[in-house]
Amino acid sequence: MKRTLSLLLLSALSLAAAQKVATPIAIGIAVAQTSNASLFGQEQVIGAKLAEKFLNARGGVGGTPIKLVFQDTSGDEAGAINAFQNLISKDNVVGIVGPTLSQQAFSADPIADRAKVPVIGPSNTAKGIPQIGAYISRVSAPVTAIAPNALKQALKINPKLKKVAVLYAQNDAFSTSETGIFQQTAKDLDLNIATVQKFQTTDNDFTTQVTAVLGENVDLVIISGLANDSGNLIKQLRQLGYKGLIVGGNGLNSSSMFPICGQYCDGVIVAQAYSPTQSSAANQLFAREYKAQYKKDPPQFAAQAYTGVQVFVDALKVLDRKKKIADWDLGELRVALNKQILIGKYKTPLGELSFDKDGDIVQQAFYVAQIKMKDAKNGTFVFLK
Ligand code: LEU
Repeated sequence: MKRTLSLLLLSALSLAAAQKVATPIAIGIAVAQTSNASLFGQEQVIGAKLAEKFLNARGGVGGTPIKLVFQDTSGDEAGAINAFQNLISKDNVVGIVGPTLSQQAFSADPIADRAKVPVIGPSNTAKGIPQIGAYISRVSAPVTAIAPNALKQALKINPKLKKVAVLYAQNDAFSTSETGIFQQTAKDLDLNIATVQKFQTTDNDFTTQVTAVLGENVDLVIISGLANDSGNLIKQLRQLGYKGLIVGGNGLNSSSMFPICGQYCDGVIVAQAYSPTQSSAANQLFAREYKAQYKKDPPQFAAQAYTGVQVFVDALKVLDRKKKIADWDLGELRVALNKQILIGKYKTPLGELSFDKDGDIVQQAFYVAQIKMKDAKNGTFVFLK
C-alpha cells in the first residue's frame, strides 16, 4: 500500500518534471486591469495585444503562435502575487511581462524568481528591480536614466529657475525612488529645494501640501506620484494660484491623467523612454499599426509592454532553432529562456536594446515631452528638442 502510494507520488512528480511546453506558447501578462493603476495597465494591455497580433502574423516562434494569458494584478501587492502564482502554476506560462508598479514588483517578482520563471518588467522604474533576482529583467529604463532629463529640460525652458518644491507619494516604492533622483539632480543643477512635501497615492485633497508650496514662492514644482493623485495635485496647485513650471515623473506619463487635471495639465514636463518618432524600422511598424487602430500616437507604456512581449518572442525564436519549443520541458525552457533574454540584442520600438548583467535595460535614447491640452479632456505629449 505504502509502496504503491510512493510509486504514484513518484510518477506524479516525474510527470510534473517532464511537463512539455503547451502550444500555442503561453506568455503571461500580469498588469493592472482594475484599480487606479489600470490607468497605466490599460495602455499595457493594448501594447501587449498589438505585439501578439503583429508577431503571430509574422510566424510567431518558428511557425508556432504565442498566446498571451492575462491575469489582473489590480493595484496592490496581494493582487500581483496572486496573478503571478496563477500564471506560474496554473497557466504554465514560459515567462511573465509585469507587474505594473514597482511597489508590486518588490513583492511578486521574488515568487517568480524562486520558481525560476523569467519576468520582464514593462514599467517598473524604481532602483533595485533587476537586482531582485537572476530571473528579473526590465525594459523600462530606471529613474536614474529618466528623471534628470526632465529637470534639465525645465532649465532650458527657464534658465533662471532657482527655487523648487518637491512633492512625492511616500507609500509608493517607485515614487520614493524617483524623488530621490529628482532631489539629487536638483542639487547637482544648483537648484534650491525650498520644501519637500509628502502625500499618499490614495489622497484626493492636497490643500496642506499646496499651501506649503505657495508659501515658498517657488518657480518649479517637481512631482513623483501615480496618475490619479498627481492629476488632482496639479489641478489643486493651479486652482490655488501656482503659476510656475511643473515637472512630473513617470507616473504622469499617461494621457489617462488628462481627464483628472483637465486644462490644468497643460505645460507639465514629463521625461520619456519612448518616442513615436524614433526612427527604427521596428518602431515605424509599431507606431503605424498603433495609429491605424487608435488614431493617435502610441504612449510609452504601450510601447514598453509591446517590447516586453517582443523580447520573449525573439529569445524563444533563438531557442526554437536549437530544439522546437514544443519539445522542451517547461522548467528547462524557462531557465534557458531567461539566459537567452539576457544575452540577446533586440530591435524594438524603443530602439535597439540589450540587458546589463543584472537584467537592467541598456537603451540608446531618451526624450522629454510637454503636455498640451486641447480641451478639458484631450491633449497630447509634445516632444521637445
Ligand atoms: N514607473 C512606475 C513604477 O515603477 C509605474 C508606472 C506605470 C507609473 O511603479
